[in-house]
Amino acid sequence: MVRDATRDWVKREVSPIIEDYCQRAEFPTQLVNGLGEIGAFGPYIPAEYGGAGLDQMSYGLMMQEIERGDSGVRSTCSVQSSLVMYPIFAYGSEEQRKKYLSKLATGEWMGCFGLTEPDHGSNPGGMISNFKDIGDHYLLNGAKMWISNAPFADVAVVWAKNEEGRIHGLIVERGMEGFTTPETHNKWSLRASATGELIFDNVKVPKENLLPNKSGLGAPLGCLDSARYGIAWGAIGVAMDCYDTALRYSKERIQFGKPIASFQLQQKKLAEMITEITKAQMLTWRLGQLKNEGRATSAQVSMAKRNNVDMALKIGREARQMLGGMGITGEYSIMRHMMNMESVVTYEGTHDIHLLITGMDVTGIPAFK
Ligand code: TGC
Ligand code: FAD
Repeated sequence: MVRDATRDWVKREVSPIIEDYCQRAEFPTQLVNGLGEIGAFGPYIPAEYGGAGLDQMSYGLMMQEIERGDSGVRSTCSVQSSLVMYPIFAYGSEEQRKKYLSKLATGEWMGCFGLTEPDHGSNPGGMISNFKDIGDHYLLNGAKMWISNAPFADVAVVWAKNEEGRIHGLIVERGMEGFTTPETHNKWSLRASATGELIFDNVKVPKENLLPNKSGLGAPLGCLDSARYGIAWGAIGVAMDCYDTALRYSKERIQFGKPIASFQLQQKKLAEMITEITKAQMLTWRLGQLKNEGRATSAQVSMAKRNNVDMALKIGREARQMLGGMGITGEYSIMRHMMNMESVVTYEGTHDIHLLITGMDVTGIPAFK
């Protein structure tokens, strides 16, 4: 039911408009209320805090269907759910949960997540953003880069070091003096998602805005586990849309007097695509079961994110070729998906970082440094 309801909503609200917004490099803000109504903001956050109270399988299926529409729209849901609502729910005080979660669930407030810095992407532990205890408040300084939703976010969950060098999460609100969010322009990828910087110039953050219940690099990485899980499902949505488009086109397009679907080389492509999609579905389905039981490991999530995004990138490329010249136009969704996946393969841990996480898992030896 969750899958079909989300699919219907995406077909109705996202598919007809998304190419235009992507071409104009604009986030379709009119989708926010509807995403809140279908429960795409905080699907697994308990209903008492405004979330949809669903399980992890439902969360995954929602991300699959939303990303089938567009990765940028799924990004907004991932950030809001797993990178803003989740840390407030899991590491926040009861007052913070009550103040922020229900407004984030409806989309009345939108959030962003500031971990990456200009000089610290794959290595967030080296971050230099910092805060000092000034008695009745904290003073926050630093800069974050490549932040989804930053240009319009009302609240930012920001990771910074205290005077002892320990990483903590702080909730920074738009309007705080010294806090600005310049937009990043000229992206060839994820164009329907707004990306920006977070600049903190002596921002006074009230002490009650510190997330009290977890600190250290494991705190932001714990949020990433949840978002990476959603991406593993989302990538399947992209692959399914590319496959469906190529299958339909190949049965209609006539060359040498026959539909191109009747040539063995084209059938090989389609057969391999559906095989890879099915394998990726099995991976996320089992991972969803393990997550529901609280038994999924970070390394398992990494494996699924890396495998499924790579699978979608490859299927996008093959599917685009099956459409010949038509494949490069905005008449079809494939090229947009392919370009989006270039961000998805980089953010939330690059393809190679996830390979190293799997390498560390099997050998016990970290090869990052
Ligand atoms: P390392 O020493 O291995 O670990 C530090 C502490 O963190 C713990 N930990 C985790 N905890 C929870 N979940 C995970 N996945 C964890 N991975 C590690 C670890 O146990 C340790 O805890 P403790 O208690 O011993 O201190 O850390 P390291 O500095 O060697 O780095 C490891 C590495 C490279 C794997 C990590 O830094 C990493 O994952 N880098 C990639 C960075 C990344 O993914 N950035 C994403 C930014 S957000 C984003 O891209 C949003 S896009 C949103 C959208 O639009 O959808
Ligand atoms: P780098 O870390 O400089 O990596 C460059 C290359 O070096 C990569 O190929 C990488 O795999 C490789 N590399 C790095 N270290 C190693 C190593 N030890 N061994 C082998 N190879 C290595 N971040 C946020 O905090 N919040 C967001 O909302 C957010 N949204 C994003 C949206 C978009 C559209 C994009 C593109 C990025 C976003 N990011 C966000 C940032 C994203 O997480 C980083 O871009 C990503 O973690 C990689 O960091 P980097 O770009 O600095 O690349």
